[in-house]
Amino acid sequence: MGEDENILEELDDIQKNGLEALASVQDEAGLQAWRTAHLGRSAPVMLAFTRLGQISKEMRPMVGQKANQVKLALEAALKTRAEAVKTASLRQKLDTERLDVTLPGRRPTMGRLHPAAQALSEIIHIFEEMGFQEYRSPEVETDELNFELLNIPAYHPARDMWDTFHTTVPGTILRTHTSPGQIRAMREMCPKPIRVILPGMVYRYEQTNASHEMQFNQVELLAVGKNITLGDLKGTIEGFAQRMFGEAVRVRMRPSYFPFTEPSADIVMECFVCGSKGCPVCKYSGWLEIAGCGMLHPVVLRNGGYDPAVYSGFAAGLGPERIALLKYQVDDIRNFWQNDIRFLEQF
Ligand code: FA5
Repeated sequence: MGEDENILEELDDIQKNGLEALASVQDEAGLQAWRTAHLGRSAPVMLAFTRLGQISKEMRPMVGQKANQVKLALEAALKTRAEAVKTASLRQKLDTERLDVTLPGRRPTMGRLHPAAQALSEIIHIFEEMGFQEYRSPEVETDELNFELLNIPAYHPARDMWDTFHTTVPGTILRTHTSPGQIRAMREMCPKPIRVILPGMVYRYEQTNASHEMQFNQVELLAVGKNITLGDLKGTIEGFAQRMFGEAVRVRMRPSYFPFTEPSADIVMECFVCGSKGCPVCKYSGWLEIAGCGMLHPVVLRNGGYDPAVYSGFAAGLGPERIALLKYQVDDIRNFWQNDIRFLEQF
């Protein structure tokens, strides 16, 4: 009987010790350890249940009830403590990891258009205001359109004017100029009058220097109709140059040769890079060539579907990077495609 009464006292101690130990638990790991020690399979209160069989029949219900009360009391205390620990750790997190809403935000870096693209869109915009419509033509072109139909047969020495990148497909090349677009536009629009610009990238297998790159943009200009004269070409080019560079700009047309125009000319502008004093960009001449141009050759008109006895027209091929050199006073055309961020960020 004495031992049976002892177990009741023992259960009181188990509860007291458990609650005391729980009071000092501060975190999740401590709660886990306490649960194992005081409510786990080998915890004193659990062992008390296994001892019930050895207790006298009279005392057994009382001891059983007591052990149950102790277990429930410990479980309830654990629940309360777990909530307190959770609240405390949340409060601590809020205190230490508080958001400072007054901190300035991180500015996203703003992208911008490449200087060649800026020049290109300004040129396109000017010609669109003058009534030219934008027309696109492919960069991978046939030999026939890039040369043959532009009055440059395979045997003709004029082919040497354009050092060409060939592809593995016979008769297929990277276009050396935007002029093949003349034939495409004419064939599509014949017999209507035409006023189009054809902007885009061209490729040449040539030695680079301050004014020559291997890939660069061109803007082809094409006008076809009745009674179009050299005066219209000159007026269009001068009008463009004045809008691009201001009223006082000096532009010259210098006689030249292209197999697809007759007569032909180069358009040269005073060199703004050196103030016409002479520099590597203008090859020390004070003038920089920005375009080739001329009146459409009868063979080309015919290849486009137009009767040269009835129709005439002009064409020009402008170099936007050359124009950008002058506009932004850049001293080497190779800067445009070298991808040096220090250069590009200046625009
Ligand atoms: C042509 O490409 C002719 N298709 C232009 C033309 C069109 C003439 C229509 C008549 C009628 P050219 O090779 O000169 O011509 O080039 C025209 C322009 O492109 C030049 O004036 C220049 O501004 C630019 N250009 C030529 N070669 C380069 C290069 N390597 N790097 C940068 N720009 C260039």
